[in-house]
Amino acid sequence: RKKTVLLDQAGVDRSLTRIAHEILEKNKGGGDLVLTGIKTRGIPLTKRLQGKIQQIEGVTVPTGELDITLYRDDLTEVTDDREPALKETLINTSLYNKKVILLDDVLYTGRTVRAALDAVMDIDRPSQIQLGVLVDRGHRELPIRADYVGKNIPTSREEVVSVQLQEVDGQDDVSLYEN
Ligand code: 3GP
Ligand code: 5GP
Ligand code: MG
Repeated sequence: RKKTVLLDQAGVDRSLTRIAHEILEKNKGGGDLVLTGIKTRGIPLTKRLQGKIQQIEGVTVPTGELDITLYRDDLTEVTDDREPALKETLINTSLYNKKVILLDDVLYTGRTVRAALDAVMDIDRPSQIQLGVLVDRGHRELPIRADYVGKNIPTSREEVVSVQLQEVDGQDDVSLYEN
């Protein structure tokens, strides 16, 4: 189990500062945006970006939370038929005609994001959905890509990207582990 540090605290912060600027540039400001974090570590990412956008532009963009978990359909006999599905939603703002920016720590097969897209569309009709991730580790199994990427990290399927964030783990650190 060897470890390579990919982003330290300053690296994570710089990535998020850049992404905040990219979001504001692409959307010509923070109006009509809703930052929506996916489960555990996507949530602190929305809060940090909300803070940075506030600092840069002076607007407070609303945030929301989606809990997408690995769901097993117990009605089927298939043991390994697991797909990520919506567990819980906490979005106290209308998504109608808003630009929803989904945020997650790691993008891998794309199946979690697909479930998140479904969840958002079920709630309302946004004018647009965009995706931001701290790490894109490749291996997509669906035609999904991120609009904002902290760091592209080519990985093998056996490797694991550890993402630690202050709010959850007590420190900021992105590292690559190989068995
Ligand atoms: P997260 O809730 O912050 O996204 O899935 C639970 C946790 O396990 C995730 O935290 C994620 O960081 C970590 N994790 C590490 N490798 C994997 C993986 O290959 N798939 C999933 N779903 N989670 C992983
Ligand atoms: P996907 O659905 O794209 O296969 O996986 C994305 C989800 O699984 C993200 O929510 C992410 O947290 C988690 N995930 C997948 N691979 C990794 C990984 O290598 N490291 C971490 N930290 N999370 C991962
Ligand atoms: Mg995640």
